[in-house]
Amino acid sequence: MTHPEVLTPEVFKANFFEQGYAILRGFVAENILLAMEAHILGLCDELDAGHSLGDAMPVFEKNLADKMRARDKLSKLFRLHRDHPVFNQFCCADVLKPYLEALLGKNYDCFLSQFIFKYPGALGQPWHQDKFYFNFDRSPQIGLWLAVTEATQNNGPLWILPGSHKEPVHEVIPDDRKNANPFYVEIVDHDMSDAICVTMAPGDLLFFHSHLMHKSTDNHSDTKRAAMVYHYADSATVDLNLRDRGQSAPNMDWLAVSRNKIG
Ligand SMILES: O=C(O)CCC(=O)C(=O)O
Repeated sequence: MTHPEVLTPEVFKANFFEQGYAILRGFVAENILLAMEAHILGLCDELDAGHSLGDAMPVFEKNLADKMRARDKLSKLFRLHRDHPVFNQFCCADVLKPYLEALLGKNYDCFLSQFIFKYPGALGQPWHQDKFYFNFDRSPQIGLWLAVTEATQNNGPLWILPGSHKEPVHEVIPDDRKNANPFYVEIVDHDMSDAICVTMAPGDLLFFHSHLMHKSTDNHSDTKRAAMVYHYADSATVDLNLRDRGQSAPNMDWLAVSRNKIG
């Protein structure tokens, strides 16, 4: 990884809790981004060859269902942070520690990872708070959204509503657009007029609070947008699905990343 822009963990933390997000610009070197994308394309080819991806869990873009190759229709690929070295190394990288510790303390886990391709014509994800999907006993969890390609105004960038992390989790309605991913939902009871578009260069890293309202728009460009997303939680978090039903949500995988003592 390259040196991040100068933002001390203290300033970073203050920004984060004031606005619900903070961005480290130019944080990840190109060779890592290329290795991540190449690994995903390789996994897609494994799928086409009829091989198992182990724990990794693909979701395909419904409006690209007519494409033959997995690499041409992949939307999201979950559960990458344990078994896939390029993603595990990033997940556990020392250079992330000062920032994650500032937000979560010294003991934290990664419980979710996904690589997202957004091909030309792919739909965005409507306004939501990630905590809606996280059936846990506490907040916040911290999302890291790494721009693998650039995210521009018209290729389906994230939009966020600064300050909305101070809101409780809002009611949602299902996303009933034709070809929307099945788990998409939408917040419709909040004013989003102060939202901002987060344009990013490859290697920029956005940290965001699990109550922050955000969405992504459709890809109106002729090139794909790609991102790698991780979610972290305090290691004392109780996953209520795990407690009550014996298993986490199928796309989750709790991995201990940082502990202040051995054992
Ligand atoms: O990258 C995207 O298109 C949407 C990502 C998102 O909203 C999320 O990970 O919660």
